[in-house]
Amino acid sequence: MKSISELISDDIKTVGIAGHVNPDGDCAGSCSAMMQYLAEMQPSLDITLYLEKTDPSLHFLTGIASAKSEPDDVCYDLFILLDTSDEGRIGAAGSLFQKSKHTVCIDHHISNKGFAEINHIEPDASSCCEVLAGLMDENLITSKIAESLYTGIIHDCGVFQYSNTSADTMRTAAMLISKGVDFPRIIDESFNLRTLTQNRIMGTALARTESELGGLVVFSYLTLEDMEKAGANRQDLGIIVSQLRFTAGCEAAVFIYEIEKDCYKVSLRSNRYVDCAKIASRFLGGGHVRAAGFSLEGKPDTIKERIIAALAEELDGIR
Ligand SMILES: [Mn+2]
Repeated sequence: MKSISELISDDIKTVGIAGHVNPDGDCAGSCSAMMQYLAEMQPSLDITLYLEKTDPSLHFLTGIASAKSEPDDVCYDLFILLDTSDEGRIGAAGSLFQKSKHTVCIDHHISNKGFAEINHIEPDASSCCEVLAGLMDENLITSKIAESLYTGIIHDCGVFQYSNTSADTMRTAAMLISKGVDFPRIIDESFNLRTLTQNRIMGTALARTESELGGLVVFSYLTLEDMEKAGANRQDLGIIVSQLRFTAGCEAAVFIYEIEKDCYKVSLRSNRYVDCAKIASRFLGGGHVRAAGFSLEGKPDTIKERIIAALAEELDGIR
């Protein structure tokens, strides 16, 4: 596919759009941008967006706060799935995808095997929003569409920090900025902003940081009691382990938090050497080379010892 306009033949009157379960910034940005772009390109189209509830920080994106979170009993002429790597991850739309006359999937996940009638997958792209921008006629991209695309891109590449950021990503962002995107506000309000509770609970965890194996490993923990005191829940702990990883001299960061009495969820991050997935698999968990997770029972001290022992073997060569 070269252009989104190819999808809208004369027989297409109704279009459903959806993303994946637990929608993130790229998923919400893609859905919002696609919905607006189709309306811009073909105002007579009847377009409906289906998306599970997103974080309120993404509600400024056009159409996201009012997206339907349950499928209707409708048969669409065309159904477009965005940022969704497999059929099992279709969110709020579920059954609608199978029922539709024609289906399209636009994505950037390398694991996407192509389960729709038309599949457009660019595994080298930073985000689904970058893929979409490349399929749009630049003249039809309004500032609101640009805002949605820009938001999706920064969420998937960590505001141009991760290795998936390419020269093309930057060129796309430049084009979107030229459309008048208020990028300092979007970066702060949708990406950097934390609630008071999130900052407080992170403060507790950071103040408790311990240094192990000569500083190569940093460790911290939170108990259920800590979370209760701060009024925090699991969703508030997401970035703590990433912050721990930024400790000078640290190769691996270990953050554990209690999910039920004496049972802890372990998050592991590494900078250059440690294969987190390999360590996680020892404890029946999973993940990627630089980020993985698993669960362990016990008290923080005993859990720490077990993980440090596993990390010590991995780090043997570099100590
Ligand atoms: Mn994505």
